[in-house]
Amino acid sequence: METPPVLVDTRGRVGLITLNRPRQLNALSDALMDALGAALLAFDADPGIGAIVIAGGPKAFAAGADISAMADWSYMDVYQGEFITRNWETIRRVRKPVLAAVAGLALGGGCELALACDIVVAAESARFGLPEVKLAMLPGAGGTQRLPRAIGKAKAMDMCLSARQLDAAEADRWGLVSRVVPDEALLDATLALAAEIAAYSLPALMAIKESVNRAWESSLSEGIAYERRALYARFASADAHEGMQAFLAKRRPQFSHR
Ligand code: DAK
Repeated sequence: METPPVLVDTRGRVGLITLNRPRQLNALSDALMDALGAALLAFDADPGIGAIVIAGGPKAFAAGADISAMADWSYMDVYQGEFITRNWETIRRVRKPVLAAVAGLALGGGCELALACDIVVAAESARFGLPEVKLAMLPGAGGTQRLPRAIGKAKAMDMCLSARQLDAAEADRWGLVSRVVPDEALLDATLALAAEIAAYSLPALMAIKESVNRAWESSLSEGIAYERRALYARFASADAHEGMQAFLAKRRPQFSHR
């Protein structure tokens, strides 16, 4: 039987997707990205799921796009086949929080995949890099766009032009990751964080994610206007009233995710 390129599991309200090509250091083949996209969309559509974790292996989160597949592609292959856009961009359609649990190498497309997640929890062994320049390629799955927004132009240029790798502590200092934990605690810590998030009201989480993402893609005044509308819409949510009533009554809120 063929090994599935991703493994899918649920832990309460958390959906767990594990990249599963350890012998290729989780190189992101088309089959893997198709399976990842399908798993993400299935969890996004499942009302029992409030947050999603993408994990790799202990040696590599992912070592990038699959070079063995790309080596012979022509311009027409990638243009007509809509390489990257066709399946890598699926993650942008996911409305629930997505957390990356990164141990070991997150290189090229692997780093870009982590950058596309909402929260990155890094193990101490994590290494982030965009080594495409060594192949005379360029980071083409959002790396040249998301990295400068995440860590600023000077640091992003350094990483993209010199293929410099960041260790977990540097990545934490520069704002590329959210938290750093010991390797042996990575999965449990990420799942615990995801469970904590997933227990909050789902429509509130979705509205927060939409609003924070707006900060990347609009001017401040447009972003503030968007945020204000999102806040007003909270008053149409049963959970927001429940949350405030529970606070006043000094009890735990019972969210219905409505
Ligand atoms: N693709 C395919 N196979 C890979 C791979 C990759 N990215 N990375 C590693 N592997 C395979 C190796 O070939 C090896 O396979 P076997 O020889 O055992 O069959 C196996 O995984 C173990 O790797 P190593 O033996 O090399 O392990 P080491 O520990 O010695 O070295 C390494 C680990 C990660 C430093 C090394 O494997 C390495 O440098 N890998 C390549 C990393 C890299 O350059 N990543 C960036 C890929 S380029 C585009 C849009 C986006 C992109 C491109 C185009 N367009 C819109 C056109 C994105 C490009 C990338 O992500």
